[in-house]
Amino acid sequence: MRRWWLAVAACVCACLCAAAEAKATTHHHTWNVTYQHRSPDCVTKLAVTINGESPGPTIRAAQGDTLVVTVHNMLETENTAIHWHGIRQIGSPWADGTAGVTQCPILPGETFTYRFVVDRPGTYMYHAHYGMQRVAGLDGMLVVSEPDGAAEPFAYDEERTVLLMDWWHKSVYEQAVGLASIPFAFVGEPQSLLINGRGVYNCSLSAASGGAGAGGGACNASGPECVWPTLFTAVPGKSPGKTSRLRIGSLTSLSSLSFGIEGHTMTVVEADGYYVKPVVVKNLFVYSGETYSVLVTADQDPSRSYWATSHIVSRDPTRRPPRAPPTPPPAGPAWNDTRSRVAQSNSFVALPGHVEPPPARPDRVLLLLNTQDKIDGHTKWAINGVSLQFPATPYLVAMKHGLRSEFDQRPPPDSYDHKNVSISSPPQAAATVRRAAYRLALGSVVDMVLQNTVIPANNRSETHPWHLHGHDFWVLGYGDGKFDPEADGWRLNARDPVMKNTVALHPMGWTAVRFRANNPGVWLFHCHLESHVYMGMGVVFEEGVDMLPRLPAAIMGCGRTKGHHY
Ligand SMILES: *[C@@H]1O[C@H](CO)[C@@H](O)[C@H](O)[C@H]1NC(C)=O
Ligand SMILES: *[C@@H]1O[C@H](CO)[C@@H](O)[C@H](O)[C@H]1NC(C)=O
Ligand SMILES: *[C@@H]1O[C@H](CO)[C@@H](O)[C@H](O)[C@H]1NC(C)=O
Ligand SMILES: *[C@@H]1O[C@H](CO)[C@@H](O)[C@H](O)[C@H]1NC(C)=O
Ligand SMILES: *[C@@H]1O[C@H](CO)[C@@H](O)[C@H](O)[C@H]1NC(C)=O
Ligand SMILES: *[C@@H]1O[C@H](CO)[C@@H](O)[C@H](O)[C@H]1NC(C)=O
Ligand SMILES: [Cu+2]
Repeated sequence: MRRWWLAVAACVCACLCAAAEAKATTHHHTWNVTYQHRSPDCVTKLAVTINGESPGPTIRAAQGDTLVVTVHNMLETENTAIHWHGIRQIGSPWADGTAGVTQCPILPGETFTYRFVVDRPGTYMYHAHYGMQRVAGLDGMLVVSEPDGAAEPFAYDEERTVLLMDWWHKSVYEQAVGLASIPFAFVGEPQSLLINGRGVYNCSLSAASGGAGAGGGACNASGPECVWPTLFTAVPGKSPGKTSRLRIGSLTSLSSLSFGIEGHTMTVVEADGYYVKPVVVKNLFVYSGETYSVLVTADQDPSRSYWATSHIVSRDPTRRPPRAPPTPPPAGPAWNDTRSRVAQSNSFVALPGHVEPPPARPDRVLLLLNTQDKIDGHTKWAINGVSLQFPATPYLVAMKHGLRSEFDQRPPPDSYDHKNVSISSPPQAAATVRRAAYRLALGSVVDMVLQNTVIPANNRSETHPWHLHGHDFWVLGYGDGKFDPEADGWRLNARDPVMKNTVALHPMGWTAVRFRANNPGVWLFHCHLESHVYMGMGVVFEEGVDMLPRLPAAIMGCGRTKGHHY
């Protein structure tokens, strides 16, 4: 089995934590988005970069600050749009960066400026939200510190960001075209897992496949980028006992991961921007779209270094080629040990006094069943029989301006036949591709119960990390098998649930969340696996769109918004 490592040792540096600014500041960033040849795992490939970097720079700001990011699309032949993952965009729904939902894509040669307030402290991310472009490396982290004078409920000596990704040698185009083809062609498991944009592919395997690195360019084992990166280093003997805060985020396209540091435990203190009651773990399960802060204390022999590892869980990795470790690596958990992953999901509860408790009951309940269906010969994902489509005219503009021909006036169903449905042989007949959106009453409390099923083609059930734009939700609970509103409703945790923006739907299980639809705009809720959302695994919510002021002209220029004067 292949493994990926990164040398880690105890930390030395004195505290680098940025002192929070005394008052709200505006931070300006100017980004050139370009394709460049990169070898993040020793194999040369075209990556989408920000000012030459993939991942892009870590943005830092304090709560209440304004970010102004000017994006020059210099991709020549490709659109782009950048989503600020975990930022709710209160009062700025047009800056959410979701092509087809909140804006027209930024055309080659054009410039778009995102301006928004970071209203909550926490660990966030950004990434491309156009087609499957995120797969090509356009992403990075966004760290929002507490405002000046506000203490955090834990202490540490220094902090680091740890961005987890998976990486293919085939281009994003080959992947996307395969998914949309008849018959469906799947690119397979990733060739590498990256930590902070680095991994090491075994060039002998590349030579065995004709020197092409399983679909990529040359593999150069002596190239300057082909070394194990160091997460952080120690001067031996100088810094025992120091505690580091690792701000970990996953922007994998397909993989669910287990992250660990050899010989050390990690104390989880934050998830998706909210403090949790500290939980000590050996392996942290991280799903695409999630962030965590963990505290790690250098309490082991300071004269040696330790491996930081990420392993794939939830999907069977045995089809990937073997790689022998240079030293015995710590073993990851069994890929199919769903039980311990559900247990860890359940172990996170809110840190008392730091998370507002949820409203006692919902105004509306959406039961959302995912199925993988064949629609006109194409393999698609559908929610309650509706497969999401990203239209040429962004939903936000279509709905605000009443362009009724641009979306289906019938909203998707609120539920499915939950009494009768079999999740081990889900219904296959009626799914359709529709441009439809749920219309939510502004200020209403909405429960969503996500229901997993098996994929008929392979009789497997996958993990789907679901991400909500524009809001955070309370995670009311996880369950096995089929959700039964009567039997399971009372088991939900409305007392001290965590708030998050991304939550795992475990194989053959269900996940229940609650949120307040109090952010006027149009928002995507979707599986954060890039191939799944591309195949339609998402829904769109509209709330209070009439309350919004005139939409900025900069988000228009495509579909029916072209040439219109508003
Ligand atoms: C972005 O591109 C412009 C035009 O080529 C160039 O003048 C500028 O220096 C670039 N900025 C960065 C940060 O690379
Ligand atoms: C591999 O990288 C080394 C170091 O940068 C360089 O000298 C060598 O020419 C490269 N080999 C190939 C085949 O590009
Ligand atoms: C790389 O792959 C080759 C061919 O399968 C194998 O013999 C070798 O042990 C691998 N090297 C490492 C460091 O994993
Ligand atoms: C997990 O997969 C392994 C093979 O990879 C199999 O032997 C084992 O029975 C599976 N365990 C569970 C709980 O399904
Ligand atoms: C439940 O499923 C059975 C068998 O698939 C079917 O005959 C019956 O009509 C279904 N009931 C409802 C309410 O859909
Ligand atoms: C699907 O897998 C389940 C166990 O997960 C098994 O009971 C069932 O027989 C399988 N069905 C098919 C069609 O292989
Ligand atoms: Cu999914």
